[in-house]
Amino acid sequence: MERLTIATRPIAGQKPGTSGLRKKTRVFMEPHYLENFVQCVWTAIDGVAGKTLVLGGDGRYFNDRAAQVILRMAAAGGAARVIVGQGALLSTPAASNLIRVRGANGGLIMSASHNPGGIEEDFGIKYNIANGGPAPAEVTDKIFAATEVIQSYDIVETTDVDLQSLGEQRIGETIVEIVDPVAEYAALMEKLFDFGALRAMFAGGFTMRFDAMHAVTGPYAKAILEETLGAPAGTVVNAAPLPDFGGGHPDPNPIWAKPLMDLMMGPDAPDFGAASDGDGDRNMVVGRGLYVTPSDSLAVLAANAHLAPGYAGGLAGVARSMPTSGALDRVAEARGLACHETPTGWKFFGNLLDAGMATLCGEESAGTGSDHVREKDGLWAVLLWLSVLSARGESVQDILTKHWAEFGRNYYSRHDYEGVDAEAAEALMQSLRDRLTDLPGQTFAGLTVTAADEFAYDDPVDGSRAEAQGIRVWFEGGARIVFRLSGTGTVGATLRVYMENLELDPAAQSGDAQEALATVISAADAVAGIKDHTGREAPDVVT
Ligand code: VG1
Ligand code: CO
Repeated sequence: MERLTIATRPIAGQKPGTSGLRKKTRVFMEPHYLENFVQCVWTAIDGVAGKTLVLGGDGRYFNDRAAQVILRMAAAGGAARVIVGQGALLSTPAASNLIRVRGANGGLIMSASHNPGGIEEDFGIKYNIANGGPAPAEVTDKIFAATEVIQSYDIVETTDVDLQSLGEQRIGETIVEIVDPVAEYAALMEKLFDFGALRAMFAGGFTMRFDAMHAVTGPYAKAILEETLGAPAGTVVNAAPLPDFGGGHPDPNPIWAKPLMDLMMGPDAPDFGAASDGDGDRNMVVGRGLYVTPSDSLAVLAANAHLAPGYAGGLAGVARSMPTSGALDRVAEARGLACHETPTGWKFFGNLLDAGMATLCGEESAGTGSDHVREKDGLWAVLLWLSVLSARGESVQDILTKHWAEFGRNYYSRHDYEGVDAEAAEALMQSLRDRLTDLPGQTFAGLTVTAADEFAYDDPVDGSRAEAQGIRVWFEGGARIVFRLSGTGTVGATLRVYMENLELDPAAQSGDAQEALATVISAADAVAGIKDHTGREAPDVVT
């Protein structure tokens, strides 16, 4: 074994986005690309000498090769121990949990989440800190700064670690500990939920389908839902993680999880349907004949979490990302809970969770989680939903209908314009920014603007400030539109347009969201000039 110092040069564009560094897989496979970034992570955290790290990923193409490189670089840096999920697999929430329960200094998660995988698709890597959560801007800024000046990296030359053999191996002085990726996570779930009640529900004939989308949650869902809770074999479909996710987008929404949607809308629908994404932190929830929007799901879970043992003592507070609908706020208000509004991206919840200011948080992008880890958690959300269904003994449809009647329904939709020319997308945002003070009083598609701003967030715990986090426009009657550019894409720009409108009349709460929001959708185009700027007639993805 030889420790080498390899000369390199800065590589442009290694700036972590909403959730780590995401690029085309081929870019990550270019000489020095991965190594440069990993070395800069070590630099940003003052080295890894004597430290314990967690390492795992969602199993996408290049996952195993990247793991070997990272292990050799951890050894070169003098890491004491690296805890690796068997096969270099760990769901994002399981990695977060392992960092916490093992008291690790941090961890690297290899994933591009819901982006497709394969040699022609996407790869990604992100660093999580000792609380188990995504590194905050202070750390990612340091990583990026290091990528701009890097001159060399350290790596040892050695044979591959056997990623399949559980137990300890060594690279020089560094212990590489291969662990069952599911065990610690399953133990945590058992603490939070009444597994006896869930077992009884399945034994009583409750039916569900969980679509793992050929991504990392397959082994977790099989172990917990089928093997532990007794759901019939076949409840979890597409359960084997594949390097290309079977050619699909492992993105749990009605577009990419269409087979599940078709089943749930058809005559043979089970009681409950759910799906998770590439790295297991997102969730989609569907009742028989009814898709639950992530914003509504968050609100329902906030209103009912106390029904699960882990939350029986009530919630300390709740939090949502700014573009997420106000449905959560309505529950918080009714229950006297503090409700925090943060920028998009889970890293902004970390301080609130650490400080005990929020117990439950979520994003409109199918992310829900709690203070049990410091990432959003797909399977956890499914188990919490199952707990609510079991405690209330009602259908998803009944629960939603009653929820809306009590709190109002925030009709909600997000329209994504993908692969837009980056300059055109910037120009659209800049044009809105330039007109912010003029907008109030103007009318678009019959809706009059009452207020407009660009969202900035002052973290109440550490005082850090995040600016330019999306443009918000409010209208008379309460509708809101948010415009922002994605920070997770790998090609061009993705414009996200988030629209919502509150409906308090129960007689008008069972409509279709696109129809209910038709005027707001027209106003979005009118106020931002979406067609003019992007040249697009319609969004690529509507959720
Ligand atoms: C998207 C979502 C955001 C989420 C992020 C990471 O970011 O909008 O809510 O936190 O993905 O999710 P953006 O910048 O593209 O809008 V995941 O499942 O990739 O870890
Ligand atoms: Co994800």
